[in-house]
Amino acid sequence: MQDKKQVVFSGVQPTGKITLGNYLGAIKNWRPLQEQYQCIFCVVDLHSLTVTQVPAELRKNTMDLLALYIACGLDPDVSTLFVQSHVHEHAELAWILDTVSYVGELNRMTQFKEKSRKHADNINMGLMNYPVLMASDILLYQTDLVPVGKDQVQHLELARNLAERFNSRYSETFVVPQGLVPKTGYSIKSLQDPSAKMSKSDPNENAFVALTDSKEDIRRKLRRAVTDCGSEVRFSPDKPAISNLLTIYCLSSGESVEQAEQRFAGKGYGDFKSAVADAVIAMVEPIQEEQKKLLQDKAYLESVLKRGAESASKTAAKTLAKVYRKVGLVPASR
Ligand code: ATP
Ligand code: LTN
Repeated sequence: MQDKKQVVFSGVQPTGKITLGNYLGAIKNWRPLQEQYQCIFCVVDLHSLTVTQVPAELRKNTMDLLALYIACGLDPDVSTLFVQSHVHEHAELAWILDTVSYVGELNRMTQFKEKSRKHADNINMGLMNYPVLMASDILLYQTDLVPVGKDQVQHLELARNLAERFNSRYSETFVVPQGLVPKTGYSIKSLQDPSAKMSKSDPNENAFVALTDSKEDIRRKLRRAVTDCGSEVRFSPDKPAISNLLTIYCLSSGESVEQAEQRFAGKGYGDFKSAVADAVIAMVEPIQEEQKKLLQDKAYLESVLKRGAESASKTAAKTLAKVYRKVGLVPASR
């Protein structure tokens, strides 16, 4: 019998260290989806190449991220876990989608503009094409739902537009995906600048907490986090730095904002920051231990990747063949 579950697809780039922002904004929310949906979680290594990488580090980061997925509760026996470059259809569909993408719409993407500013010496075509490859990831699996952080909503909108454009030009081919953005739509901000998002590519290591940071580093970074005027621990637009720390505290501890505000009423920023550190450490420690264990079992991780790529390839090949047929490419005789 055919599996009728809706398809969920998401991915994270294996660039640098996975931050609290990536975890709280994305990966943590994926685990419960596995009960209800057919989930596909990808390590999007091809996307990482849009900024300069050290090859050996990219290889290491890729395996680290796979282990982290599993340590965070993504279960390779239930979901498909794989590395993007192992399924060649991603790059191939991206080419076809390029031919229905407009330079103007890619040029307007916020992330492209931001990354062009940040990497002014390397504004490569891949950076501009990034959202098309992301659309390809999503559309290849006839994805219904895409859980991503708020910062990816614009890219998802492009994927929807490309699906609709292709469908209307060549007849119904792709499912038009929907975003699954966390209810509160939160974005975790930099610890050094609450107007910027916490980003793993931030050159200032004090701006983010990495999931692999030691207890001491987590305490130090949170102690040094910038704060706002006054001394009250309150969630408010005029207190962006404290609100960000409160968000981190609440998501890490499971407390509501009201509970947390009450708990810290009358206490200073110092006590509060140390409680945030305690909550973060309690959340990440078991994940770190599990990830370490998994990384020692290379054969297991490789077997997960093999299984994942085989399973993903089946669907990907089917979609790509359909797309090639629709656009008028002559099928190869085999
Ligand atoms: P980079 O710094 O290299 O641009 P990134 O930290 O933004 O990377 P991505 O690999 O681009 O990480 O994103 C992985 C997932 O994490 C995405 O779903 C994204 O929405 C989410 N995410 C990233 N940063 C944050 C953040 N600060 N708050 C909430 N979610 C985030
Ligand atoms: N661009 C995404 C990573 C990503 C992705 C995807 C997310 C690449 N392909 C497909 C969801 C679905 C980001 O988070 N920066």
